[in-house]
Amino acid sequence: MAVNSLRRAIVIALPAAALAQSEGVLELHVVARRFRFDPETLRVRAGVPVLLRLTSPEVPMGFNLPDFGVRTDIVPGKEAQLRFTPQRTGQFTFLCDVFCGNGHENMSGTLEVHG
Ligand SMILES: [Cu+2]
Repeated sequence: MAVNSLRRAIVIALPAAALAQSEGVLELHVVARRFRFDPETLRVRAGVPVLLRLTSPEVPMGFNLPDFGVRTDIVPGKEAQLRFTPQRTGQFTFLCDVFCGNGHENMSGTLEVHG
């Protein structure tokens, strides 16, 4: 719990100007539904900054990518943003970490980082 709080504080500490920059940033839209992410596979490149724009049409969700130390809550009616730069190649699991009903436990996806 303490680790999650720390991660949230780091994400919030990002300056607003950093989120507004779009040049050289890969923007991906992800919709969190019961009980899957759409899309379930995100393909990015190592070293290229990623801006995830996350929405949930139904109920509060979470997006947690533990291998990169980023997570956020996704509140219906409000876009959540996550910015990070993957430096390692491979496949990494992201998951919903806010209980959203029966099926929540299967709500995950894959970040593919290519070289
Ligand atoms: Cu969930």
